[in-house]
Amino acid sequence: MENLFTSPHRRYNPLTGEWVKVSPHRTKRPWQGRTEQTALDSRPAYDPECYLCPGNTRSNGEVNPQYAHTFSFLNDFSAILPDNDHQAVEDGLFQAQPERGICKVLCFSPRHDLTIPRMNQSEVEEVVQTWKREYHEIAQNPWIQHIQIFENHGSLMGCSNPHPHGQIWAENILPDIPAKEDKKQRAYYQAQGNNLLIDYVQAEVVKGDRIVVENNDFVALVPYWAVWPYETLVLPRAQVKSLAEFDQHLISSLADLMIRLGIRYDNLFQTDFPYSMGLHQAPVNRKLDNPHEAEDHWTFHMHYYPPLLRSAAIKKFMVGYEMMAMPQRDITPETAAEILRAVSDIHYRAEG
Ligand code: H2U
Ligand code: ZN
Repeated sequence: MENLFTSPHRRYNPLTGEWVKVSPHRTKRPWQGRTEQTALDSRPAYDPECYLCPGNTRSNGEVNPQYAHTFSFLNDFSAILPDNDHQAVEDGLFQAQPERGICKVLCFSPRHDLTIPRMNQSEVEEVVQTWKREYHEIAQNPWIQHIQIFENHGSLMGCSNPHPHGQIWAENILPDIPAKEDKKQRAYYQAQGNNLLIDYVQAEVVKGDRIVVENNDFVALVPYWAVWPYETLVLPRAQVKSLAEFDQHLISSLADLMIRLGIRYDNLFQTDFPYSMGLHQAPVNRKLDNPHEAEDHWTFHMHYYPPLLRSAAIKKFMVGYEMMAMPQRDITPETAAEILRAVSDIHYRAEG
Protein backbone atom coordinates (compact mmCIF):
# COMPACT_ATOMS: atom_id res chain seq x y z
CA MET A 1 0.00 0.00 0.00
CA GLU A 2 1.22 3.46 -0.85
CA ASN A 3 2.13 5.93 1.82
CA LEU A 4 -0.76 8.21 2.88
CA PHE A 5 1.47 11.15 2.04
CA THR A 6 1.41 10.37 -1.71
CA SER A 7 -2.37 10.79 -1.83
CA PRO A 8 -4.74 13.59 -0.70
CA HIS A 9 -4.85 13.99 3.08
CA ARG A 10 -5.10 16.65 5.73
CA ARG A 11 -2.69 17.45 8.51
CA TYR A 12 -3.31 18.86 11.97
CA ASN A 13 -1.59 21.92 13.39
CA PRO A 14 -1.32 21.25 17.16
CA LEU A 15 -0.28 24.84 17.78
CA THR A 16 -3.55 26.34 16.51
CA GLY A 17 -5.96 23.39 16.21
CA GLU A 18 -6.41 24.04 12.47
CA TRP A 19 -6.01 21.66 9.54
CA VAL A 20 -4.33 21.96 6.15
CA LYS A 21 -5.22 19.93 3.06
CA VAL A 22 -2.27 18.37 1.19
CA SER A 23 -2.69 17.26 -2.45
CA PRO A 24 0.71 15.74 -3.33
CA HIS A 25 -0.59 13.90 -6.43
CA ARG A 26 -0.84 17.29 -8.16
CA THR A 27 2.92 17.77 -8.10
CA LYS A 28 3.92 14.71 -10.16
CA ARG A 29 5.63 17.07 -12.60
CA PRO A 30 9.39 17.11 -11.94
CA TRP A 31 11.04 19.99 -10.12
CA GLN A 32 12.31 22.47 -12.71
CA GLY A 33 14.08 24.93 -10.48
CA ARG A 34 13.67 28.59 -11.17
CA THR A 35 11.88 29.40 -14.39
CA GLU A 36 13.05 32.95 -14.90
CA GLN A 37 15.53 35.32 -13.40
CA THR A 38 14.57 38.69 -12.03
CA ALA A 39 16.82 41.66 -12.65
CA LEU A 40 19.45 42.04 -9.94
CA ASP A 41 18.14 44.70 -7.67
CA SER A 42 20.86 47.33 -7.36
CA ARG A 43 19.83 49.75 -4.68
CA PRO A 44 22.23 52.45 -3.48
CA ALA A 45 23.70 52.10 0.03
CA TYR A 46 22.10 55.46 0.78
CA ASP A 47 18.90 56.80 -0.81
CA PRO A 48 18.22 60.51 -0.24
CA GLU A 49 14.49 59.84 -0.82
CA CYS A 50 14.22 57.05 1.80
CA TYR A 51 12.48 57.96 5.04
CA LEU A 52 14.48 55.31 6.94
CA CYS A 53 18.02 56.17 5.83
CA PRO A 54 20.26 57.93 8.42
CA GLY A 55 20.02 61.72 8.41
CA ASN A 56 16.84 61.81 6.29
CA THR A 57 13.60 63.56 7.18
CA ARG A 58 10.47 61.50 7.79
CA SER A 59 6.99 62.56 6.67
CA ASN A 60 6.25 64.18 10.03
CA GLY A 61 9.35 66.39 9.74
CA GLU A 62 11.50 64.46 12.23
CA VAL A 63 15.11 63.88 11.21
CA ASN A 64 16.63 60.40 11.64
CA PRO A 65 19.93 60.33 13.55
CA GLN A 66 23.16 59.24 11.82
CA TYR A 67 22.66 55.78 13.28
CA ALA A 68 25.41 53.18 12.83
CA HIS A 69 23.65 49.91 13.71
CA THR A 70 19.90 49.70 14.39
CA PHE A 71 17.42 52.52 14.91
CA SER A 72 13.88 52.37 16.30
CA PHE A 73 11.22 55.07 16.53
CA LEU A 74 7.51 55.39 17.22
CA ASN A 75 5.55 54.74 14.01
CA ASP A 76 4.42 58.10 12.65
CA PHE A 77 1.20 56.43 11.45
CA SER A 78 0.61 54.06 14.39
CA ALA A 79 -2.35 51.71 13.96
CA ILE A 80 -2.95 51.75 17.72
CA LEU A 81 -2.28 54.55 20.17
CA PRO A 82 -1.33 54.52 23.88
CA ASP A 83 -4.30 56.56 25.03
CA ASN A 84 -7.87 55.49 24.47
CA ASP A 85 -10.44 55.89 27.23
CA HIS A 86 -13.49 55.21 25.09
CA GLN A 87 -16.25 52.94 26.36
CA ALA A 88 -16.80 49.45 24.97
CA VAL A 89 -19.90 48.82 22.86
CA GLU A 90 -21.93 45.89 24.20
CA ASP A 91 -25.05 45.84 22.08
CA GLY A 92 -26.04 42.25 21.32
CA LEU A 93 -24.56 41.37 17.95
CA PHE A 94 -22.73 44.69 17.88
CA GLN A 95 -19.64 44.43 20.07
CA ALA A 96 -16.62 46.72 20.07
CA GLN A 97 -13.72 47.22 22.44
CA PRO A 98 -11.35 50.19 22.64
CA GLU A 99 -7.74 49.23 21.88
CA ARG A 100 -4.54 50.72 23.20
CA GLY A 101 -1.08 50.07 21.91
CA ILE A 102 2.37 51.18 20.84
CA CYS A 103 3.69 50.86 17.27
CA LYS A 104 7.36 51.14 16.47
CA VAL A 105 9.48 50.89 13.33
CA LEU A 106 12.91 49.28 13.63
CA CYS A 107 15.61 49.81 11.01
CA PHE A 108 17.90 46.76 10.89
CA SER A 109 20.82 48.61 9.31
CA PRO A 110 21.82 52.10 8.14
CA ARG A 111 22.52 50.54 4.72
CA HIS A 112 19.57 51.00 2.37
CA ASP A 113 20.70 48.14 0.10
CA LEU A 114 21.10 45.29 2.60
CA THR A 115 18.79 42.47 3.69
CA ILE A 116 19.20 40.10 6.65
CA PRO A 117 20.77 37.29 4.59
CA ARG A 118 23.32 39.76 3.21
CA MET A 119 24.19 41.31 6.57
CA ASN A 120 27.06 39.88 8.60
CA GLN A 121 26.81 37.95 11.86
CA SER A 122 27.46 40.92 14.18
CA GLU A 123 24.99 43.12 12.28
CA VAL A 124 22.19 40.57 12.67
CA GLU A 125 23.14 40.08 16.32
CA GLU A 126 22.48 43.81 16.73
CA VAL A 127 18.97 43.26 15.33
CA VAL A 128 18.22 40.44 17.79
CA GLN A 129 19.74 42.47 20.62
CA THR A 130 17.50 45.41 19.71
CA TRP A 131 14.44 43.15 19.61
CA LYS A 132 15.33 41.95 23.12
CA ARG A 133 15.75 45.51 24.39
CA GLU A 134 12.47 46.64 22.81
CA TYR A 135 10.60 43.64 24.24
CA HIS A 136 11.98 44.48 27.69
CA GLU A 137 11.33 48.24 27.47
CA ILE A 138 7.82 47.98 26.05
CA ALA A 139 6.91 45.41 28.72
CA GLN A 140 7.61 48.07 31.36
CA ASN A 141 4.19 49.51 30.48
CA PRO A 142 2.00 47.46 32.82
CA TRP A 143 -1.02 47.67 30.50
CA ILE A 144 0.79 46.01 27.59
CA GLN A 145 -0.02 42.30 27.25
CA HIS A 146 1.36 41.27 23.89
CA ILE A 147 4.37 42.43 21.88
CA GLN A 148 4.35 41.45 18.22
CA ILE A 149 7.72 41.81 16.52
CA PHE A 150 7.61 41.20 12.77
CA GLU A 151 9.10 41.94 9.38
CA ASN A 152 7.07 42.25 6.22
CA HIS A 153 9.68 41.86 3.51
CA GLY A 154 9.46 42.69 -0.20
CA SER A 155 7.12 44.63 -2.45
CA LEU A 156 5.27 41.38 -3.28
CA MET A 157 4.18 41.42 0.37
CA GLY A 158 3.08 45.04 0.17
CA CYS A 159 6.08 46.39 2.01
CA SER A 160 6.36 50.08 1.22
CA ASN A 161 10.11 50.60 1.53
CA PRO A 162 13.06 48.27 0.67
CA HIS A 163 15.25 49.73 3.45
CA PRO A 164 15.78 46.76 5.83
CA HIS A 165 13.28 47.23 8.64
CA GLY A 166 10.68 45.56 10.76
CA GLN A 167 7.89 46.68 13.03
CA ILE A 168 6.62 46.15 16.57
CA TRP A 169 2.97 46.39 17.51
CA ALA A 170 2.38 46.04 21.25
CA GLU A 171 -1.06 46.17 22.78
CA ASN A 172 -3.37 45.71 25.73
CA ILE A 173 -4.85 42.41 24.51
CA LEU A 174 -3.65 39.02 23.30
CA PRO A 175 -4.55 38.96 19.55
CA ASP A 176 -6.33 35.93 18.06
CA ILE A 177 -3.39 33.99 16.59
CA PRO A 178 -1.10 34.11 19.66
CA ALA A 179 -4.21 33.51 21.78
CA LYS A 180 -4.84 30.22 19.94
CA GLU A 181 -1.20 29.23 20.40
CA ASP A 182 -1.41 30.21 24.05
CA LYS A 183 -4.40 27.95 24.64
CA LYS A 184 -2.91 24.98 22.80
CA GLN A 185 0.49 25.26 24.48
CA ARG A 186 -1.11 25.60 27.90
CA ALA A 187 -3.39 22.59 27.41
CA TYR A 188 -0.44 20.48 26.24
CA TYR A 189 1.75 21.61 29.14
CA GLN A 190 -0.96 20.82 31.67
CA ALA A 191 -1.63 17.38 30.17
CA GLN A 192 1.97 16.31 29.42
CA GLY A 193 4.13 18.34 31.77
CA ASN A 194 6.31 19.22 28.75
CA ASN A 195 6.42 22.07 26.26
CA LEU A 196 4.55 21.30 23.05
CA LEU A 197 7.14 22.90 20.77
CA ILE A 198 10.11 21.36 22.57
CA ASP A 199 8.57 17.88 22.25
CA TYR A 200 7.85 18.74 18.62
CA VAL A 201 11.37 19.91 17.74
CA GLN A 202 12.90 16.87 19.43
CA ALA A 203 10.67 14.54 17.40
CA GLU A 204 11.49 16.44 14.18
CA VAL A 205 15.23 16.21 14.80
CA VAL A 206 14.89 12.42 15.08
CA LYS A 207 12.80 12.21 11.89
CA GLY A 208 15.02 14.69 10.04
CA ASP A 209 13.06 15.00 6.80
CA ARG A 210 11.57 18.44 7.43
CA ILE A 211 14.73 20.13 8.77
CA VAL A 212 16.14 22.96 6.65
CA VAL A 213 19.03 24.40 8.70
CA GLU A 214 20.15 23.95 12.29
CA ASN A 215 22.82 24.92 14.77
CA ASN A 216 23.49 23.96 18.40
CA ASP A 217 20.59 26.03 19.75
CA PHE A 218 17.99 26.47 16.99
CA VAL A 219 16.34 24.46 14.23
CA ALA A 220 14.53 25.83 11.17
CA LEU A 221 12.10 23.33 9.68
CA VAL A 222 9.13 23.18 7.36
CA PRO A 223 6.43 22.27 9.87
CA TYR A 224 4.40 19.10 9.31
CA TRP A 225 1.33 21.34 9.04
CA ALA A 226 2.86 24.11 6.86
CA VAL A 227 0.35 26.09 4.79
CA TRP A 228 2.64 28.26 2.62
CA PRO A 229 4.82 26.31 0.13
CA TYR A 230 8.14 27.23 1.79
CA GLU A 231 6.87 28.16 5.24
CA THR A 232 9.34 27.53 8.07
CA LEU A 233 9.23 27.49 11.84
CA VAL A 234 12.32 28.39 13.87
CA LEU A 235 12.45 26.56 17.18
CA PRO A 236 14.89 26.54 20.09
CA ARG A 237 16.25 23.11 21.04
CA ALA A 238 15.83 23.88 24.75
CA GLN A 239 12.91 25.62 26.44
CA VAL A 240 13.00 29.42 26.42
CA LYS A 241 9.86 31.55 26.82
CA SER A 242 10.88 34.84 25.30
CA LEU A 243 13.72 37.10 24.22
CA ALA A 244 13.95 38.26 27.85
CA GLU A 245 15.72 34.95 28.60
CA PHE A 246 18.21 35.20 25.72
CA ASP A 247 21.86 35.54 26.72
CA GLN A 248 24.56 36.67 24.28
CA HIS A 249 25.13 33.08 23.20
CA LEU A 250 21.48 32.54 22.20
CA ILE A 251 21.39 35.94 20.50
CA SER A 252 24.30 35.01 18.26
CA SER A 253 22.91 31.54 17.62
CA LEU A 254 19.59 32.96 16.46
CA ALA A 255 21.37 35.51 14.25
CA ASP A 256 23.40 32.69 12.69
CA LEU A 257 20.28 30.67 11.97
CA MET A 258 18.38 33.63 10.51
CA ILE A 259 21.22 34.40 8.10
CA ARG A 260 21.60 30.80 6.97
CA LEU A 261 17.87 30.33 6.48
CA GLY A 262 17.64 33.65 4.61
CA ILE A 263 20.50 32.66 2.27
CA ARG A 264 18.69 29.46 1.31
CA TYR A 265 15.48 31.36 0.73
CA ASP A 266 17.24 33.91 -1.52
CA ASN A 267 19.08 31.16 -3.41
CA LEU A 268 15.93 29.15 -4.09
CA PHE A 269 14.75 31.43 -6.89
CA GLN A 270 17.83 33.68 -6.99
CA THR A 271 15.83 36.60 -5.77
CA ASP A 272 15.45 38.80 -2.71
CA PHE A 273 12.95 36.33 -1.23
CA PRO A 274 9.75 37.98 0.02
CA TYR A 275 8.11 36.87 3.27
CA SER A 276 6.31 37.90 6.40
CA MET A 277 8.26 36.80 9.43
CA GLY A 278 7.40 37.21 13.10
CA LEU A 279 8.34 36.22 16.63
CA HIS A 280 5.88 34.51 18.94
CA GLN A 281 6.73 34.56 22.60
CA ALA A 282 5.23 34.68 26.08
CA PRO A 283 2.74 37.49 26.70
CA VAL A 284 3.78 40.10 29.28
CA ASN A 285 2.20 41.53 32.46
CA ARG A 286 -0.59 38.96 32.41
CA LYS A 287 -2.72 38.86 35.53
CA LEU A 288 -3.24 35.16 36.05
CA ASP A 289 -5.77 33.80 38.55
CA ASN A 290 -3.38 31.04 39.43
CA PRO A 291 0.25 32.20 39.75
CA HIS A 292 1.38 28.60 39.18
CA GLU A 293 0.14 28.93 35.63
CA ALA A 294 2.82 31.54 34.90
CA GLU A 295 3.84 31.51 31.23
CA ASP A 296 5.90 28.33 31.43
CA HIS A 297 3.90 26.70 28.65
CA TRP A 298 5.15 29.28 26.12
CA THR A 299 8.07 28.48 23.85
CA PHE A 300 9.73 31.27 21.86
CA HIS A 301 9.54 30.63 18.11
CA MET A 302 9.55 32.40 14.74
CA HIS A 303 7.27 31.89 11.75
CA TYR A 304 8.39 32.64 8.19
CA TYR A 305 5.53 32.85 5.69
CA PRO A 306 6.87 33.34 2.14
CA PRO A 307 4.32 33.62 -0.69
CA LEU A 308 6.47 32.26 -3.57
CA LEU A 309 5.53 28.97 -5.17
CA ARG A 310 7.42 28.09 -8.35
CA SER A 311 9.63 31.04 -9.27
CA ALA A 312 10.61 34.55 -8.29
CA ALA A 313 7.34 35.80 -9.76
CA ILE A 314 4.82 32.98 -9.28
CA LYS A 315 3.08 33.53 -6.01
CA LYS A 316 0.63 31.35 -4.18
CA PHE A 317 -2.74 33.02 -3.61
CA MET A 318 -4.95 31.98 -0.73
CA VAL A 319 -8.19 32.24 -2.69
CA GLY A 320 -11.24 30.25 -3.74
CA TYR A 321 -11.55 27.06 -1.70
CA GLU A 322 -8.94 28.36 0.72
CA MET A 323 -10.89 31.53 1.45
CA MET A 324 -14.10 29.59 1.77
CA ALA A 325 -13.07 26.38 3.49
CA MET A 326 -9.48 25.63 4.55
CA PRO A 327 -5.91 26.07 3.32
CA GLN A 328 -4.49 23.64 0.79
CA ARG A 329 -1.04 22.89 -0.58
CA ASP A 330 0.33 20.71 -3.40
CA ILE A 331 4.05 20.27 -2.70
CA THR A 332 4.47 18.39 0.58
CA PRO A 333 6.35 19.95 3.52
CA GLU A 334 8.93 17.14 3.17
CA THR A 335 9.57 18.02 -0.49
CA ALA A 336 9.79 21.74 0.32
CA ALA A 337 12.37 21.01 3.04
CA GLU A 338 14.36 18.78 0.67
CA ILE A 339 14.41 21.54 -1.98
CA LEU A 340 15.55 24.15 0.56
CA ARG A 341 18.26 21.80 1.86
CA ALA A 342 19.50 21.20 -1.69
CA VAL A 343 20.23 24.84 -2.55
CA SER A 344 23.64 26.35 -1.83
CA ASP A 345 24.43 27.84 1.57
CA ILE A 346 26.51 30.59 -0.08
CA HIS A 347 24.48 33.62 -1.13
CA TYR A 348 24.10 33.88 -4.91
CA ARG A 349 25.16 37.52 -4.76
CA ALA A 350 28.24 36.88 -2.63
CA GLU A 351 31.46 38.07 -4.25
CA GLY A 352 33.81 35.52 -5.75
P1 H2U B 1 6.14 48.67 5.85
O1 H2U B 1 6.95 47.78 6.73
O2 H2U B 1 4.81 48.07 5.50
O3 H2U B 1 6.89 49.15 4.66
O4 H2U B 1 5.80 49.98 6.70
C1 H2U B 1 6.74 50.89 7.19
C2 H2U B 1 6.13 51.65 8.34
O5 H2U B 1 6.77 52.90 8.44
C3 H2U B 1 4.64 51.94 8.15
O6 H2U B 1 3.95 51.32 9.21
C4 H2U B 1 5.86 53.86 8.87
C5 H2U B 1 4.56 53.46 8.22
O7 H2U B 1 3.46 53.84 9.03
N1 H2U B 1 6.33 55.20 8.47
C6 H2U B 1 6.70 56.11 9.46
O8 H2U B 1 6.57 55.83 10.64
N2 H2U B 1 7.22 57.33 9.08
C7 H2U B 1 7.37 57.75 7.80
O9 H2U B 1 7.86 58.83 7.56
C8 H2U B 1 6.90 56.88 6.68
C9 H2U B 1 6.41 55.51 7.07
ZN1 ZN C 1 17.01 53.82 3.18
